Amino acid sequence: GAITDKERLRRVVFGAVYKTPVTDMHTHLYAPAFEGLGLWGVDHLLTYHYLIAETMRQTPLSHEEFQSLDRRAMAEHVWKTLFVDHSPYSEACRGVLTTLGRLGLDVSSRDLSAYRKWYDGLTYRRFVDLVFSAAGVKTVVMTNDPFDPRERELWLKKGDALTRDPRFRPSLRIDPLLFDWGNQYRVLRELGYDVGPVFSADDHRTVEETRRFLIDWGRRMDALYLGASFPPDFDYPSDSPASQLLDHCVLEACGRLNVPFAMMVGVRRRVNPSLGLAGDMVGRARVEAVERICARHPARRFFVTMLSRENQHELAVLARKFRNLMVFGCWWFLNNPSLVEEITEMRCELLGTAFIPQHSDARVLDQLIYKWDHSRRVIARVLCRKYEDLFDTGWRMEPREIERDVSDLLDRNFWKFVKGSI
Ligand code: REL
Ligand code: ZN
Repeated sequence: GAITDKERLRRVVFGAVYKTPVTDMHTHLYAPAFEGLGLWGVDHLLTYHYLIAETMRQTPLSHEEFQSLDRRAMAEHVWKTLFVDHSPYSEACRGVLTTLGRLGLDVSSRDLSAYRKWYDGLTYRRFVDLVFSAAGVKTVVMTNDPFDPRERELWLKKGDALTRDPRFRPSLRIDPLLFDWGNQYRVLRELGYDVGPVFSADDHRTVEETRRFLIDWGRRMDALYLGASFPPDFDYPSDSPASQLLDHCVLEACGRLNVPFAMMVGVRRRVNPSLGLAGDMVGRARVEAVERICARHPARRFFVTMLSRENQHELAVLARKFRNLMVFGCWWFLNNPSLVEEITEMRCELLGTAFIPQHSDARVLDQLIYKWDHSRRVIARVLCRKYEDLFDTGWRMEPREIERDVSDLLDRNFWKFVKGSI
């Protein structure tokens, strides 16, 4: 029956958020069939690039000295620097501890060698089952990049065998094509696509062949969407290769494949190149560029996330104007409880249940546990406030209505948007 008091309301909301299995629409994880590409274990947890950035602020080692260590020594150095010599309350540090604790390890022991020993008895394949169940995740979307030589070889060699595990679904990532045509056109040529060294919309052969490449690889991977990240100053429409490629090739291919295009906007790559993956920066993006893309391509669907806090309000408002825009996630530097809370609350207020609150961006399998644990807690808190405000109007809800909303947010909105069925 209908919920008649706030105590029960809160229990129903928390229960729904914690038990609804998640579809995690953007990760950097790999199915076991990807032979060694998938990262897992405590040494990889500790050498996540988020933690490397934090370590470099507190250690006398230069980044070169740090990078010359082997994985275990790096992990030990991070552990000593961030966990022993200081308290590990940053979000990335706390994440390691949440993960170990939820795996049943004793966090209070601070015993890195005991944690390593626990992992020694495991295989990746078995660990996948354990992590998916501990994290309450049913499906993750991988980031599959045909411009990465190791990945490309695997796709060419193993094909469908890479897509048989339904828990790991592919997406086709194309940053190199959009932003590094001058080098990457060679990859297309090697794969048998007759493209030229300079991308021009007037060069019909190159345009046709690039489309063919995208369609072939979208099919080969059975990709749920095509996607790329964009710098903050990305403008559209413009003469830039990225803008031209979108109009003439990428969105055409999305149409033929009937899949959305995912835009992750606002990253300035390598502001400190010596830090590698940890050297990327955030910048305020031009929401107008996304506005014009949505307006010009009403038949295409766009998943969009932005990295800068300053863009969040505009982006949520933009989604009210365009039903072909689906806002998703609190990306990377936004994935901290205080920011997830404010962003999620604002999205609830502007968009109701029609957005995707979070993705994990996990790079190490184990991280699914903490990323979803931390996000669920905040999402549940925000939803409690929203349903309590609703309750105060006199509106009464059945538990199944709350469960319906939560499964839209954590799971179904993604699949409906992929299929184009609102
Ligand atoms: O997909 C992306 O472009 C980013 O999420 C990554 O490049 C980034 O390094 C990732 O680890 C952030 O969470
Ligand atoms: Zn990512």
